[in-house]
Amino acid sequence: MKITAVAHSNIALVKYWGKRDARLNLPAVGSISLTLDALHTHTSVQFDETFKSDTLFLNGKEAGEKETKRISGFLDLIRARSGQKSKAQVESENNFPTAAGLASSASGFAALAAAASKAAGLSLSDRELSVLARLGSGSAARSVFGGIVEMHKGQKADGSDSFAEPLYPPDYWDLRLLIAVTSEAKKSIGSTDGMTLSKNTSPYYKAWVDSHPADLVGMKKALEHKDFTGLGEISEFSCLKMHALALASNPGMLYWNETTLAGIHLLREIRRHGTEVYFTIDAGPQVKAICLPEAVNKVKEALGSLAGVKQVMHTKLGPGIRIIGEEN
Ligand code: 2P0
Repeated sequence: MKITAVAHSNIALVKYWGKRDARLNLPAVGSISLTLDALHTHTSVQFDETFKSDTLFLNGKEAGEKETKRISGFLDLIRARSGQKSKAQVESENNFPTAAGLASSASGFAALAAAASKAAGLSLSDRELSVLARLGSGSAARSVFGGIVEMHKGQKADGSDSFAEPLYPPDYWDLRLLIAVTSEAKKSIGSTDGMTLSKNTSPYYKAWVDSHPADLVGMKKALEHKDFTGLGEISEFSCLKMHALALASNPGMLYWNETTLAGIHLLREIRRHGTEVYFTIDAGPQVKAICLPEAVNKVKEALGSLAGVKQVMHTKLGPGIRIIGEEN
């Protein structure tokens, strides 16, 4: 059977950075994210006994050794669990730039977990899929669900309590994200390596982990009361704290370019003039503006006219993973 699944990307308002166990990919902190309607990955998986090795086609091109190895290691987990012995062919398409801080590993591993587990004959619950997706990429555990999602760091050594859960469905609150793409280049240091470096070298790492639970509590309160100011202020705080942690690693990691910085100033300037908009930035140079529907046109136009911005994507909250194709 060839199974096709779709998963949407997500952006964290309260960020994940750091692992309590690198081997099982267990996060050191929880996180809260928005699943995005406009950014998605379609992934097809087929196991066949005639295949000699696992292959990965990413956006129509055969992927390199490093990417294929990561996927193959993930498929090994599914083979061990299902008894499926064959190698697989994986085809994955993103409708947005890959590996540039737009959470392609989030939608990618969520779609892969759903398609590959079903193709191998497993029938997993969403929670089991979230645990499985986490083993591929921490943020992928969140993309299993739509709307507003919380990832639990969990306490257990085996990671069985480290999964995401939906907090609110996509229609709970009409939040909008505008994503200003400032570079489509691959980032110089991936999140996994960046997190290890921060844990091993940054004097701020303990402070990040210790101060993190208060951000989760504050964000949940803001969400419950639809307090947009609270949501925005905590988002910027968590984002800047994460980047301060990355900057204070050794060697320091600076994910921003000059347009990223100009974007931050621009959004704060718009806010000073009375339109509520907040920013968040991931492990890449893109600026993500969070606003309400009435501010979309103004923010989109302002970001679009900033020198260095290549495109501005607009998205609402989107759904969780779905199986969209089953062929023999
Ligand atoms: C987040 N990021 O919460 C944070 C903010 C990037 C910056 O989750 O090592 O690709 O595969 O678990 O999931 C990106 O990290 O890292 C991420 P791994 P992942 O969205």
